[in-house]
Amino acid sequence: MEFLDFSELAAVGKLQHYAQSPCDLTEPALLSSHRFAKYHLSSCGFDLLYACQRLDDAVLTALQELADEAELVEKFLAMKQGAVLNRIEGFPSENRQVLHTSSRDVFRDSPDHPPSVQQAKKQLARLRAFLKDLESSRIVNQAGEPFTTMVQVGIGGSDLGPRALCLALAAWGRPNHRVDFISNVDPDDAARVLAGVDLSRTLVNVVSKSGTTLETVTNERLVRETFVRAGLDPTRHLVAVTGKSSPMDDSTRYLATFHMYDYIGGRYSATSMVGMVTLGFLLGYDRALEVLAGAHAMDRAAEEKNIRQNIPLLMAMIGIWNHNFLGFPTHAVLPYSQALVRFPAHLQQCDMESNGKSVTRLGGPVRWQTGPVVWGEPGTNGQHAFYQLLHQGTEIVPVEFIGFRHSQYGQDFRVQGTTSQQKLVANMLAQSLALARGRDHDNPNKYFPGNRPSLVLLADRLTPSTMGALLALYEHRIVFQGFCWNINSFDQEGVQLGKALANRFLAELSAGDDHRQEFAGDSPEKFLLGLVNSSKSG
Ligand code: G6Q
Repeated sequence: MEFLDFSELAAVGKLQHYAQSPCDLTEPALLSSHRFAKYHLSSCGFDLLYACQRLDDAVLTALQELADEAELVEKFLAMKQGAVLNRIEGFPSENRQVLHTSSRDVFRDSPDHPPSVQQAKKQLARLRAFLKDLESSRIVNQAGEPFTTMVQVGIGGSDLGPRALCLALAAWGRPNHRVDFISNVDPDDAARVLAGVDLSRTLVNVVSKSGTTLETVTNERLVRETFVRAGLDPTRHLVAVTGKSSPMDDSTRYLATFHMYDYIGGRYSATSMVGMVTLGFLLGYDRALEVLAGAHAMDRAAEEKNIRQNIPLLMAMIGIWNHNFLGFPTHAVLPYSQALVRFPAHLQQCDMESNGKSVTRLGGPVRWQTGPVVWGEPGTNGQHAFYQLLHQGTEIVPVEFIGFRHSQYGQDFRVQGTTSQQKLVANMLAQSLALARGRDHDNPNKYFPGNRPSLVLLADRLTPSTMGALLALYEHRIVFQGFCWNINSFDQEGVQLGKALANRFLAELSAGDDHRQEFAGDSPEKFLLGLVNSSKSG
């Protein structure tokens, strides 16, 4: 396996040349049904429609060459097989395998599974037994009643993916089982959630791979105190998911403990116990397993080398075309599904923490753009908010639309001859075409320039299996791009500096008045702390 710099890849020159005159989507008759049929791919229950991208066959061929030259699929396969890809050559780094795909490679029976798959299976068996004990009332509260609520306490990767999944699949939740989340160290976050639950029938699932994260440790303490004040024994209500041997890995303090492993990064951990415990509580074990089955199917589909037959790879390459060659600095993910309300937030972390990097795998400076800004909100709400800029603003934002033919609950309503689901999907397709085609007009204020690229991901219904596939699709899209830019998509050194400075603030705040000494008299820190302290008495 070779790790070549992006700028050294021969296809880059070709793509730069094509980018000087990319295909014009406003050209009359360009957006024909023939083009839509041609730039269309089906896999794992999804249709990907990419006719509204500013590309043609020549660009696609060059993108294929780029993917081949950078050995993207080879690197993906090496990742799945346990290569140590979370590293920077020649410098201290995490130096770990990257094996989130193991957490769903659990559907084959084989005596020679790698340790990561054996561990995933073992954790799933523990989860199954735990959920069974809850169901059969072998585990009950102090009054002998079953638990009805699970609150997950965690932050970053220990919150965003699991929360996005639970919200997406709430329609498939079991009766009398609800879940909620506390992530922020803002005490109002915990206060709001805890005020809305019956504590006596609530399990709190504390999730922290490191077992040391300030926000989570603080919120766990707060939750324990709340149980004690209510006359309840926290060890009968708290469950933990943590790294083996972390400071939280102490079974005497919890009703049950589950493990996750250092070869799964936080933002890639939604299909490990980090996401599966709360999801299993909400959906039941078998339904939760369908999420893993969907993700596993996408893991297999992503091994295909032909970009026109591999959705995550093609989306990665289209993203690179838009970002590195056409120069668009952001991209929006706009799901036409309210259930996916937090999915863009999960992708923001997964993408920007993975690919927001400025050094190569060899520790040198990158001389090309790496990860774009990622943002998004569900449509149609967004249409009434920021779509003005998408259509007529000076910034061009490539869009990824996600939609479904059928609703989750099937409780649709017909008004003016169409159902709400039809209205939703029609709006999504119309937006994609409107962005591409634009509209001529004598009045400059009503003129739409068009030529704004988008793609559509369409599936039948947002089920557990579809959600698993969608999650894995985006994980692989991100990983393929990171390989292509020759960066390490699996560490996150960029989050350390702010944390370290916050700890210095906290050390100063916790020291008595006579012991404050950390910051010099003319430092901004001293001024800012003074301001915070003065407002205390105000
Ligand atoms: C994700 C990051 C980060 C992490 C949180 C929580 O890839 O590593 O978002 O998930 O900082 O960490 P813990 O799970 O260790 O509490």
